[in-house]
Amino acid sequence: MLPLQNFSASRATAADLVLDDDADADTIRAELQAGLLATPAFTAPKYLYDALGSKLFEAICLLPEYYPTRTEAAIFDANLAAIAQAVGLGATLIDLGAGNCAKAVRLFPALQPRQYVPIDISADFLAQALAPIRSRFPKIEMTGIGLDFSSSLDLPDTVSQEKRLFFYPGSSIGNFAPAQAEAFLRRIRAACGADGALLIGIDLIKEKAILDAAYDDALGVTAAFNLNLLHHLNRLLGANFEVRDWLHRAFYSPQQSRIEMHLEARRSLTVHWHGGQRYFAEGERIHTEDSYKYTAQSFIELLGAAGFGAIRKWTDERGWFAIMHAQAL
Ligand code: AVI
Repeated sequence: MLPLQNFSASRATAADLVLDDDADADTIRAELQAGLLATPAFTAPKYLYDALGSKLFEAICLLPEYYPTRTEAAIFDANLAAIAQAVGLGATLIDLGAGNCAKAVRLFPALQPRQYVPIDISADFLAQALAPIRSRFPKIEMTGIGLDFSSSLDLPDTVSQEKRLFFYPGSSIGNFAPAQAEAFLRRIRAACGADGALLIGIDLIKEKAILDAAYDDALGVTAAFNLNLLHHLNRLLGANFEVRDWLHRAFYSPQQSRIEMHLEARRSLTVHWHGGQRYFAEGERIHTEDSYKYTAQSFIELLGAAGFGAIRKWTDERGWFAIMHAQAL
């Protein structure tokens, strides 16, 4: 990891944010090319989050159909005292996939963290979000990190080892397949140290129509979020995807307990990029994201398998979403 040198002072100073330098452009291109040449084609969900993708995801969180953000916030509001008691004051709050940091910042008054460590793959977006938060909470030490934490949780020495609380809200754990989710939870467990814990949001299985609408909203914001991936691929690969040639498809699969998100070719076409090309027949898809849904019990079992215990759980009255606090064993 290197100090990020190229943020202007108005956005963040060099010491304000550390940037993971490991994922070089060749590795990214090789990973993307392998996915695009596979049958069916796929891309990892992290590529949905360029600067515009992060903004579109913020807009998704405001949609009437996208219940997870609102439901999770309501659970926090209704149970803040009990959650603060489970967490304790003065934690090192490590915010995985922090985005605009809003979810963690809402908890600052109740949790009074000693250090705040937001981590996000979209480093530029994170740096912009963090600058005003630093001014608002000058007593909380802050270390922003631009990092693809899905492949590494190696944190810089500036992150305190004491009382680490990994905060992973929004059911982002659902974007991993269950086996990967368990492996990722194990990595968090290892990074917790002796007295660490996890505070996590989980989207629960519910009626298909509600899930379908949440990922295929009437305004088409989720469609824009999915299609924007093509602009990002064009930049990363030097590809010539035409957004108008593709359709957003998202649906809940009860067999797999997951939302599947795809981009579907409207006509037969060939996409070219530096060093490769791929023919897509009309109707052929690129699988861009899964979002797994759990029962509370199945997620408690997953946490147990990953080395967590003393689990506390809070849900809304419809049982649509859960927040869990789990201690590293
Ligand atoms: C970030 N993640 C938890 C979102 C989800 O619900 O799986 C991403 C998303 N994709 C489409 N809508 C929202």
